[in-house]
Amino acid sequence: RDVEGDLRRAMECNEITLAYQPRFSTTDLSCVAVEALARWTHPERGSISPEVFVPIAEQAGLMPLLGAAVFEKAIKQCSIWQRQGLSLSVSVNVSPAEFADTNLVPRLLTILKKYRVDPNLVEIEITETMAMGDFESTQEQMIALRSAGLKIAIDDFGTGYSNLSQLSRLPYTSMKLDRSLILDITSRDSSLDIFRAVTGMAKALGHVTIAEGIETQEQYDALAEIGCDEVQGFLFAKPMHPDAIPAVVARSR
Ligand code: G
Ligand code: G
Ligand code: MN
Ligand code: NA
Repeated sequence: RDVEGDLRRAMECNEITLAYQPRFSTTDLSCVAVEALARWTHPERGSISPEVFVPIAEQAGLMPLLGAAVFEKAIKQCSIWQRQGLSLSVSVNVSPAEFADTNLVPRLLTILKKYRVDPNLVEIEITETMAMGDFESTQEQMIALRSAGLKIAIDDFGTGYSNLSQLSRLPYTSMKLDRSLILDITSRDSSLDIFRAVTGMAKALGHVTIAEGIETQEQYDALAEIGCDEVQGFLFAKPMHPDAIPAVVARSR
């Protein structure tokens, strides 16, 4: 039986849900943002990773639909938190197929208006590899997002082969340093040096630096000393149900 058909049905039946992973400031460890992560619990196969179903959705041409559903869910949740008095940024991952759609920005704005969510609270994550695709159209799309007030993060930075001079001409607001850059910063001097250099470059360009995949206190201590602005990882919090977020925020402030 085909996963594609299942995915269509799952979207219709609201089987795709979102988990939210908190992100913390290294200044005071307050929770400043959450990343929305799609989850699919298949009735027979159990949990299927977005690493599996996002590419399937892309190939089947379902990504615009899935992406729109994810964005709307995340924004609706953001409006609920807003009403509870939580000012939290929400990050949403956007796939290549979605990012290529020239109607993306107007579509996102319609949803933001519907739920009366401040665009400044919303961050779009696009991968480094994607950002380095068609430079002209990436630049145009990013300019449109920024003029609308949304923030942009370069996700998985350090895994691709960026043209740094091109990258520096894109108007993104933050850089998420990939887990692989953090993995052995406590065991290899060269890894620590690379992490320090990349953080320094991102800061010099005026971007917020975010380290992801922090699993140990030693990793955290090393990158806090380097001056990384924000952290995300299992050491602090795993992706969780949205109802659990207010307690994390309260505990952290
Ligand atoms: O949350 P998890 O580790 O299972 O995510 C695996 C990968 O799937 C990550 O690279 C993440 O960015 C991606 N991903 C999770 N949710 C979404 C989503 O809603 N849209 C897109 N495009 N990618 C997502
Ligand atoms: O590609 P992207 O950065 O969007 O991937 C996000 C995914 O990374 C999430 O689905 C989450 O489950 C996973 N993740 C987040 N923190 C950690 C961590 O500390 N360790 C590991 N192994 N995975 C993590
Ligand atoms: Mn991400
Ligand atoms: Na990432």
